[in-house]
Amino acid sequence: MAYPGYGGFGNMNPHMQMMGPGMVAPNLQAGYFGQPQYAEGDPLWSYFRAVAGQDGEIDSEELQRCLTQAGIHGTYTPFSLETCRIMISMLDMDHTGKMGFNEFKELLSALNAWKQNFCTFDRDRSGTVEPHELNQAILAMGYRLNPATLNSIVKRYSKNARIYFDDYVACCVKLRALTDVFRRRDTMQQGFVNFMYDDFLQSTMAI
Ligand SMILES: [Ca+2]
Ligand SMILES: [Ca+2]
Repeated sequence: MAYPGYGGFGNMNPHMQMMGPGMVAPNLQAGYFGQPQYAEGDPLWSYFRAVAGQDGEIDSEELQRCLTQAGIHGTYTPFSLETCRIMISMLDMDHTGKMGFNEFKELLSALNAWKQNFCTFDRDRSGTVEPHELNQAILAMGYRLNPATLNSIVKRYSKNARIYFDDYVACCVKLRALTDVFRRRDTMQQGFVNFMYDDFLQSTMAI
C-alpha cells in the first residue's frame, strides 16, 4: 500500500457522506450536522464558540488569530494565513468553506502530532529542518513515496534548502488531504484510481 493505514480526516464523520445537499439534518448546527450533539459537554466547546464568533464556524483569519494566541507554534514563527487556509480547506468535509467543531478538534490533534514530529528533527530549535529530515518525517508518517516524488515535495516546501515549521505543516496537511482524496476513491486499495477531469479538479483545487 502506498499510503498510511491510519484513519485520516476523510473517515472522521461517516454520517456526513450519506447526506445529500437536499436532506435536512437533525440537530442542525453550523459545521456540526449529522452527528449526535455531545459537543455541549466537551471542554473545547466553549473555546470553539468563542473563536468561531457569531457564524459558529472558524474562518482562516479566526484560525490564524486563535493558533497564534494559543501559542501552538511555540518558539516557531506563527502560522501564515496561507497555511491556515490550507488547514481549513483540508478539513472542510461538509464544504462550508469554514471549520466546524469536529473539524477544529481534528486539526488540533493533528497539529500537536506534527509539531512533536518537527521538534524531533529540529534538535537545535532553529525553527527549520533539513530537506533529508523532511524526507525522513514523511517516511516516518507511513507514506511510501518514491525518491522523485519526495524530491519534488522538498523543492516545493523548502526555502534556501531549509524547511520552516509553517511550510512543514502546510506540507503535512496537503499530503494527508490529497492522500485521503485518493484513498476514498481507491476502494480496492490497489494504489490507482480513475478520475474524471472535473472530479479531479474538484478534489484537488479546493485543497
Ligand atoms: Ca467565524
Ligand atoms: Ca466546514
